[in-house]
Amino acid sequence: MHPDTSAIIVIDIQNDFCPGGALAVADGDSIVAPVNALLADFPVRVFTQDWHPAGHSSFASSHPGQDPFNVTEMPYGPQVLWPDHCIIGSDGAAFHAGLNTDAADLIIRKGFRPQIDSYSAFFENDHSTPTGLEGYLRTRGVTDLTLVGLATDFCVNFSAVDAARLDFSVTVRQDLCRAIDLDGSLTAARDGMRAAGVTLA
Ligand code: VGL
Ligand code: ZN
Repeated sequence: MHPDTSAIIVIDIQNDFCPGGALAVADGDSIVAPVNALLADFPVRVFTQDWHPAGHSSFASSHPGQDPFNVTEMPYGPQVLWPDHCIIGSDGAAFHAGLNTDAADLIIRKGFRPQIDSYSAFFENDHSTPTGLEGYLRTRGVTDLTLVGLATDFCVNFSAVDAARLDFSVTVRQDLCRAIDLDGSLTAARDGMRAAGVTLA
């Protein structure tokens, strides 16, 4: 068991990010059993859930003439346009059926504001609108985070870098993450996490 100051953050292990899903991450479902096994080692357990209204501004389908995986400019900076995914209440937005969600102390949903995407568990993509997770972790006395989940180069990456900037001690278990890997995004994410002081295990 890790000390009382440790939390595991399980990022977006949802049907749409698993094989057969709308934004499938290769092999995404292979982490479910080992993540379940790891949960018992942590006194604090938080799960995140990508949770978008239909017509969300991060969907290519909301931008005439654009295709999935194009990059567009949003008021808050560049934004990859995604296939429609994780629509509130849909099967795709549900957690993988094998994931032990009963073990979650807190489930934090993100990406529900129509005009702004949210990769990070801490802040939306404007890097300033908070999700509330920082306050939850601090009031529970958490200082050390272990991150697992999907996808390594987007939601795990943004969560890890934000957490390190907030002065949490952060470890990403790469063996318990899987990547989308658009155009070298995995290498860039690894470099960015290392530069932010994240431990890649
Ligand atoms: C994610 C793209 C869009 C993720 C979420 O969980 O990494 N990626 N929404
Ligand atoms: Zn999303």
